Amino acid sequence: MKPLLSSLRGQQPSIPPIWLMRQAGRYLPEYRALRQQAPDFVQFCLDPEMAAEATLQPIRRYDMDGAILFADILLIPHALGCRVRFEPGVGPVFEPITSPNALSPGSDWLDMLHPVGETVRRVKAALPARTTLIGFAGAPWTVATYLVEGGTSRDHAKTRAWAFGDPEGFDLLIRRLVETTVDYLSMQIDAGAEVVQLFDSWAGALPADGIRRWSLGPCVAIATALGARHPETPVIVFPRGAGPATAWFATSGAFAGVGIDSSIPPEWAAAVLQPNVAVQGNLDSIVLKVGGDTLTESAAAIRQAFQGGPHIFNLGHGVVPQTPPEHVAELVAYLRGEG
Ligand code: 1CP
Repeated sequence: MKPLLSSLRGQQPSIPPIWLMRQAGRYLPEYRALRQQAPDFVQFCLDPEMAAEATLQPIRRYDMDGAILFADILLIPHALGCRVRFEPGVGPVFEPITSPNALSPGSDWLDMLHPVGETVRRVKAALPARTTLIGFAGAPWTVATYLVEGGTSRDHAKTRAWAFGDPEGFDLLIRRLVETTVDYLSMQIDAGAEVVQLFDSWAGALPADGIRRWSLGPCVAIATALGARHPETPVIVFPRGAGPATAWFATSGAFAGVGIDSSIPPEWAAAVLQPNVAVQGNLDSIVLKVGGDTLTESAAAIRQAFQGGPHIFNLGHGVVPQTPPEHVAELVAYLRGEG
């Protein structure tokens, strides 16, 4: 069995499988060159030839155990009528929404995302035998923050004010995102995704009861609905910043894997999470950028902490654009004992 799938089924290979969040992207010169051919980022994501190439670039360089589909978490709201544009130096920009009715999926919304399915098919056909293809979507809470704030935000105050001030109305918005995300991920699985990951990048902006209601609840609902349609496909959830509430995700029974950010002590995760799920993480992205002995020592400590159970080596968040590409090669070589 592929090493990444083995970990997710609780049968840990002796060398932990590895992939990195944002392993495709601006730190790679070949990505920057490809990206120049498509000034519009949404068009880039929806071009199967270019998106497949971006997915495969880090696999060619590093022989990762996982290939993450090249797309973006904001394609779903885009297809649901809330158009996104990516502004250089700013990031994603939306017209901020104030009502759940701003998301009113027509019957053909998924058609707009069919190029993503085509990307999955192309990547699947090109991948080495050991590599697992990972599909993904944003978790409803994180996607909602971009819609309500109109883009990236430091404190997510408008989204929290809506959630706390009008919880029923906010639930409606979240429910629409749950339903559409199930259909979108199901389409990715039908096209060949072998694992799917839910990115709840801003889970840590919520208080504990909010995490339960708007992060854990919707993620469990998505994983449960997917499990009914695709019982063989493991779901990984990444509730970034959730702290000790991360334990709820691990014990929910809905997920095969839980991703942890770098603030979570590996020993805590090994004791509390690993008996229930494969743990994915959690090297600091800046440690990878710095490289050298700091990198190998940090990687060794993480490996050691998780050696008693299923572990997928990853970062605590994405690769940063300033990362020298050779540091990624050094990390992979070190973990495989070739370093
Ligand atoms: O110009 C560029 O090349 C744009 C940079 C970029 C890239 C490479 C964006 C814009 N999206 C992506 C691809 C992407 N996004 C992938 C596939 C590549 C890979 O992982 O190898 C994935 C999984 C995502 C997921 C994503 N998009 C998340 C969740 C993960 C995370 O980083 O927390 C989020 C929050 C987004 C939104 C987004 N997309 C892009 C930007 C600049 C942002 C905003 C990020 C923020 O608010 O801080």
